[in-house]
Amino acid sequence: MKNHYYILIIAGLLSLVNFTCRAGLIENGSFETLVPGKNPTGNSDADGISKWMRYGYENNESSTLFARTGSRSFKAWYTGGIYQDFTGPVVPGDVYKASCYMFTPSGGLKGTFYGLIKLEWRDERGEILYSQTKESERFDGKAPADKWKYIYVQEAAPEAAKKGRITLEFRGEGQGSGIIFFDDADVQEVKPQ
Ligand SMILES: [Ca+2]
Repeated sequence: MKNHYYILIIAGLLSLVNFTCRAGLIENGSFETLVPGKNPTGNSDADGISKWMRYGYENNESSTLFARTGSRSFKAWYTGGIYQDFTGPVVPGDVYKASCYMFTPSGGLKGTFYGLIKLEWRDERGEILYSQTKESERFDGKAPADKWKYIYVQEAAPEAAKKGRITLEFRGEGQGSGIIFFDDADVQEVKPQ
Protein backbone atom coordinates (compact mmCIF):
# COMPACT_ATOMS: atom_id res chain seq x y z
CA MET A 1 0.00 0.00 0.00
CA LYS A 2 2.85 2.31 0.90
CA ASN A 3 4.38 1.86 -2.54
CA HIS A 4 1.11 2.98 -3.98
CA TYR A 5 1.42 6.37 -2.28
CA TYR A 6 5.00 6.75 -3.47
CA ILE A 7 3.91 6.11 -7.05
CA LEU A 8 1.15 8.68 -6.72
CA ILE A 9 3.54 11.26 -5.28
CA ILE A 10 6.12 10.64 -8.00
CA ALA A 11 3.44 10.85 -10.70
CA GLY A 12 2.25 14.13 -9.19
CA LEU A 13 5.76 15.58 -9.13
CA LEU A 14 6.38 14.50 -12.70
CA SER A 15 3.23 16.22 -13.92
CA LEU A 16 4.31 19.38 -12.09
CA VAL A 17 7.73 19.28 -13.75
CA ASN A 18 6.07 18.67 -17.09
CA PHE A 19 3.92 21.75 -16.61
CA THR A 20 6.54 24.16 -15.29
CA CYS A 21 9.23 23.13 -17.77
CA ARG A 22 6.98 23.13 -20.83
CA ALA A 23 9.30 24.18 -23.60
CA GLY A 24 8.65 27.50 -25.29
CA LEU A 25 8.44 27.78 -29.05
CA ILE A 26 11.63 29.80 -29.51
CA GLU A 27 15.26 29.27 -28.58
CA ASN A 28 17.90 31.55 -27.07
CA GLY A 29 15.23 33.90 -25.68
CA SER A 30 17.77 35.20 -23.16
CA PHE A 31 20.19 36.13 -25.96
CA GLU A 32 23.07 34.38 -24.20
CA THR A 33 24.24 32.23 -27.12
CA LEU A 34 26.29 33.77 -29.92
CA VAL A 35 27.33 32.16 -33.19
CA PRO A 36 31.05 31.32 -33.20
CA GLY A 37 33.00 33.29 -35.77
CA LYS A 38 30.32 35.99 -36.06
CA ASN A 39 30.28 39.44 -34.53
CA PRO A 40 26.74 40.29 -33.37
CA THR A 41 27.30 43.99 -32.80
CA GLY A 42 26.19 47.10 -34.66
CA ASN A 43 27.14 47.17 -38.39
CA SER A 44 28.11 43.52 -38.20
CA ASP A 45 26.77 40.00 -38.80
CA ALA A 46 22.95 40.05 -38.78
CA ASP A 47 22.83 36.38 -37.76
CA GLY A 48 25.44 36.56 -35.00
CA ILE A 49 22.94 36.02 -32.15
CA SER A 50 22.07 32.32 -32.26
CA LYS A 51 18.59 31.52 -33.68
CA TRP A 52 17.76 35.21 -34.24
CA MET A 53 18.07 37.52 -37.24
CA ARG A 54 18.68 41.25 -36.80
CA TYR A 55 17.42 43.90 -39.23
CA GLY A 56 18.33 47.57 -39.34
CA TYR A 57 21.35 46.05 -37.65
CA GLU A 58 23.54 49.12 -37.63
CA ASN A 59 21.09 50.30 -34.94
CA ASN A 60 21.22 47.31 -32.57
CA GLU A 61 23.56 44.68 -31.11
CA SER A 62 24.15 41.96 -28.54
CA SER A 63 25.02 43.67 -25.26
CA THR A 64 26.43 42.92 -21.81
CA LEU A 65 25.51 46.32 -20.34
CA PHE A 66 22.18 45.19 -18.86
CA ALA A 67 20.62 41.74 -18.56
CA ARG A 68 17.53 40.49 -16.77
CA THR A 69 18.89 36.93 -16.72
CA GLY A 70 22.32 35.69 -17.68
CA SER A 71 24.85 38.24 -18.86
CA ARG A 72 23.49 39.37 -22.24
CA SER A 73 20.49 41.08 -23.78
CA PHE A 74 19.53 42.60 -27.12
CA LYS A 75 20.15 46.35 -27.28
CA ALA A 76 18.49 48.70 -29.80
CA TRP A 77 18.72 52.47 -30.16
CA TYR A 78 17.10 53.24 -33.53
CA THR A 79 14.81 51.72 -36.17
CA GLY A 80 15.31 47.98 -36.51
CA GLY A 81 14.93 44.84 -34.47
CA ILE A 82 15.32 41.11 -34.29
CA TYR A 83 13.08 38.16 -35.17
CA GLN A 84 12.78 34.40 -34.88
CA ASP A 85 10.30 31.91 -36.33
CA PHE A 86 8.58 29.54 -33.91
CA THR A 87 9.87 25.99 -33.84
CA GLY A 88 7.42 23.76 -35.70
CA PRO A 89 4.22 24.60 -37.57
CA VAL A 90 1.38 26.52 -35.93
CA VAL A 91 -2.22 25.34 -35.62
CA PRO A 92 -4.72 27.84 -37.07
CA GLY A 93 -7.21 28.87 -34.40
CA ASP A 94 -4.86 28.10 -31.51
CA VAL A 95 -3.75 31.10 -29.44
CA TYR A 96 -0.07 32.01 -29.21
CA LYS A 97 1.48 34.42 -26.72
CA ALA A 98 4.74 36.24 -27.48
CA SER A 99 6.42 38.04 -24.60
CA CYS A 100 9.61 39.83 -23.64
CA TYR A 101 10.99 42.08 -20.92
CA MET A 102 12.10 45.57 -21.93
CA PHE A 103 14.35 47.98 -20.06
CA THR A 104 15.45 51.56 -20.63
CA PRO A 105 18.31 52.99 -18.54
CA SER A 106 18.32 56.34 -16.76
CA GLY A 107 17.15 59.13 -19.00
CA GLY A 108 14.46 56.88 -20.42
CA LEU A 109 12.87 57.13 -23.84
CA LYS A 110 12.11 60.55 -25.26
CA GLY A 111 9.93 61.83 -28.08
CA THR A 112 8.49 59.31 -30.51
CA PHE A 113 10.92 56.44 -29.82
CA TYR A 114 9.44 53.19 -28.55
CA GLY A 115 9.70 49.41 -28.61
CA LEU A 116 7.10 46.71 -29.17
CA ILE A 117 6.59 43.02 -29.92
CA LYS A 118 5.05 41.91 -33.19
CA LEU A 119 3.36 38.53 -33.56
CA GLU A 120 3.58 37.67 -37.23
CA TRP A 121 2.33 34.79 -39.37
CA ARG A 122 3.70 33.22 -42.56
CA ASP A 123 1.72 31.30 -45.14
CA GLU A 124 2.70 28.07 -46.92
CA ARG A 125 4.94 30.01 -49.32
CA GLY A 126 6.73 31.61 -46.38
CA GLU A 127 5.20 35.03 -47.09
CA ILE A 128 4.28 37.19 -44.10
CA LEU A 129 0.54 37.81 -43.75
CA TYR A 130 1.03 41.51 -43.03
CA SER A 131 -2.65 42.30 -42.50
CA GLN A 132 -2.73 39.70 -39.69
CA THR A 133 0.24 41.05 -37.72
CA LYS A 134 -0.67 41.81 -34.12
CA GLU A 135 1.29 44.38 -32.11
CA SER A 136 1.81 44.60 -28.34
CA GLU A 137 1.42 47.73 -26.28
CA ARG A 138 4.25 50.20 -26.76
CA PHE A 139 7.23 50.46 -24.42
CA ASP A 140 7.69 54.21 -24.66
CA GLY A 141 8.48 57.39 -22.70
CA LYS A 142 5.80 56.52 -20.15
CA ALA A 143 7.76 53.43 -19.05
CA PRO A 144 9.82 54.00 -15.90
CA ALA A 145 13.60 53.91 -16.39
CA ASP A 146 15.84 51.29 -14.77
CA LYS A 147 13.05 48.75 -14.46
CA TRP A 148 12.37 45.62 -16.53
CA LYS A 149 8.81 45.68 -17.85
CA TYR A 150 6.93 42.62 -19.10
CA ILE A 151 5.32 43.17 -22.50
CA TYR A 152 3.27 40.60 -24.40
CA VAL A 153 0.92 40.12 -27.30
CA GLN A 154 -1.34 37.15 -27.97
CA GLU A 155 -3.58 36.14 -30.84
CA ALA A 156 -5.10 33.11 -32.53
CA ALA A 157 -3.15 31.93 -35.57
CA PRO A 158 -5.12 32.87 -38.71
CA GLU A 159 -6.46 30.27 -41.12
CA ALA A 160 -3.65 30.65 -43.66
CA ALA A 161 -0.84 30.52 -41.09
CA LYS A 162 1.76 27.78 -41.30
CA LYS A 163 4.52 29.42 -39.26
CA GLY A 164 4.64 32.02 -36.51
CA ARG A 165 7.27 34.67 -35.86
CA ILE A 166 8.15 36.86 -32.90
CA THR A 167 9.70 40.23 -33.74
CA LEU A 168 11.16 42.62 -31.19
CA GLU A 169 11.21 46.04 -32.76
CA PHE A 170 12.58 49.49 -31.98
CA ARG A 171 10.82 52.32 -33.79
CA GLY A 172 12.74 55.54 -34.07
CA GLU A 173 10.47 57.54 -36.32
CA GLY A 174 10.53 61.32 -35.93
CA GLN A 175 12.31 63.07 -33.09
CA GLY A 176 13.41 61.09 -30.09
CA SER A 177 16.17 59.49 -28.09
CA GLY A 178 16.82 56.58 -25.79
CA ILE A 179 17.89 52.94 -25.72
CA ILE A 180 15.93 49.74 -25.12
CA PHE A 181 17.32 46.44 -23.86
CA PHE A 182 15.26 43.29 -24.53
CA ASP A 183 15.67 40.05 -22.54
CA ASP A 184 13.84 36.80 -21.77
CA ALA A 185 11.73 36.63 -24.91
CA ASP A 186 9.34 33.69 -25.03
CA VAL A 187 6.50 32.23 -27.08
CA GLN A 188 3.93 29.85 -25.65
CA GLU A 189 0.86 28.22 -27.05
CA VAL A 190 -1.95 29.31 -24.72
CA LYS A 191 -4.04 26.29 -23.80
CA PRO A 192 -7.73 26.86 -23.09
CA GLN A 193 -8.56 26.44 -19.38
CA1 LIG B 1 19.87 37.38 -21.02
